[in-house]
Formats: sequence, structure tokens, C-alpha cells
Amino acid sequence: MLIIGPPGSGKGTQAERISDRLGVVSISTGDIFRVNVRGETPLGIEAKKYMDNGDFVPDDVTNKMVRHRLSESDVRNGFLLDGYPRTAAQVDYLDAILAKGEERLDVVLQLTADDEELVHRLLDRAKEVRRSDDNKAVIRLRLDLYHEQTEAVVDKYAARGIVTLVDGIGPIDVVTDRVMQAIKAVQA
Ligand code: B4P
Repeated sequence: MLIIGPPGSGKGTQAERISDRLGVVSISTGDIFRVNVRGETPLGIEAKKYMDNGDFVPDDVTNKMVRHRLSESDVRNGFLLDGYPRTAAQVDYLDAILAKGEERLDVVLQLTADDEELVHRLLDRAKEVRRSDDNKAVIRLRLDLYHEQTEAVVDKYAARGIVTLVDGIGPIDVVTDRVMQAIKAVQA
């Protein structure tokens, strides 16, 4: 299962809840990068250069990291990818990984919200949690990148008929109810 949406749409927030309720492992590329940035690992030092500017971390670096994560034993009973794939090249790479295993991609959830609401949420988060990419200028760049590159990712999955749109506006619990209903409907 994948959860896709612009920055601030609630991907990470909802992924955690889906993971708790369905007992599937949630894998957030953003979280893995941030852990590595904090630990000042070679991956983190590389990723930080891009994240601080609102850019995507290069595909080869991101793909390698995801391949490694998906080779771990805890993903055998299913997984939820949060924030990956974000580019067309990442879609192709994920296809190749999945073709080698038994996991099938059955659900792609697309969380929607307008840019104004997204900027507002991310600036609100910046008051509580310090993230180098949650400032007005960088948020704009992240949104632009979503529109330029990640919407094309959604189109690719939509052509396969596996995208379900979920309205991301409203209280977090209400959005969770919508997400769970959407998953139930697809898997029924
Ligand atoms: P991410 O960690 O994925 O960051 P994000 O897009 O901002 O989403 P996040 O999950 O944190 O926030 P959420 O919407 O849940 O990526 C960060 C960076 O890592 C990227 O810019 C890139 O540099 C790099 N990266 C990650 N994946 C990559 C990839 N595949 N390829 C290349 N680079 C990659 O929530 C945001 C805020 O909104 C929170 O404060 C939350 O509490 C609030 N919120 C959520 N739902 C709400 C609701 N319904 N109402 C009000 N507020 C809500």
C-alpha cells in the first residue's frame, strides 16, 4: 500500500494510524532520512544537502535505501510506503523490486488538500517541531516539486486503476475514518 500527497497533507500522520490499526509496517522515506541526518551518517550528510533546500534526495540514493529497507524481515506481512515513490524513476524502481517478490501493489491512497491549507499546517508545525525544511520559502519549493513531479506519479498509478482519492481536509480523526473506509472499500 502507498500513501501519496503533497507536503503537509497528513501522509505521515495517517500512515502511523493505518500502521497501528492494520498491523502493517509503515516505512517513511522522510523519517529514515531525518534519523540519518540526526545521526550524521554518510546517508544523512548527503540527504541533508537536498532536504534543507526543499529538493528531492537523488533517486539513486533514495532507491537504494528503500531496496535495503524492503529486504528486511518485518515487511513480509505487508507494508505501507509513506512518501515513496515521489518521481517517475522511483515508480519504475519500485515496480522492479515488487516484480521480484510476492507483494502486489493493491492500494494507492492520494491525500488531497489545497496549497493554502498545506502552507498553514507546515508553518504551524514549525512552531512545535524544528525542521530545517518547514519555512515559508522552502515549503513553496516542496509544493512546486510535488506539482511538477509527484502528480505524474499519481497519474501513473491512476492509469493502473489503483488510486483512491481521500479528502485530507478536516480534523485528523475524520481524515483517518475516510482513509480506513477507503482501504476497506478497495480490499472488500
Ligand atoms: P516527508 O517526511 O515525506 O515530509 P512531508 O511531505 O512534509 O510530509 P509529513 O509526512 O512529514 O507531514 P504530514 O503531511 O503528515 O519528506 C521530507 C523530505 O524528505 C522531502 O522534502 C525530501 O527532501 C525528502 N524525501 C522524502 N521522501 C523522498 C523520496 N521518495 N525521494 C526523494 N526525496 C525524498 O503532516 C504535516 C503537518 O500537518 C503535521 O504538523 C500534522 O500534524 C499536520 N496535519 C496532518 N493532518 C492534518 C489535518 N487533518 N488537519 C490539520 N493538520 C494536520
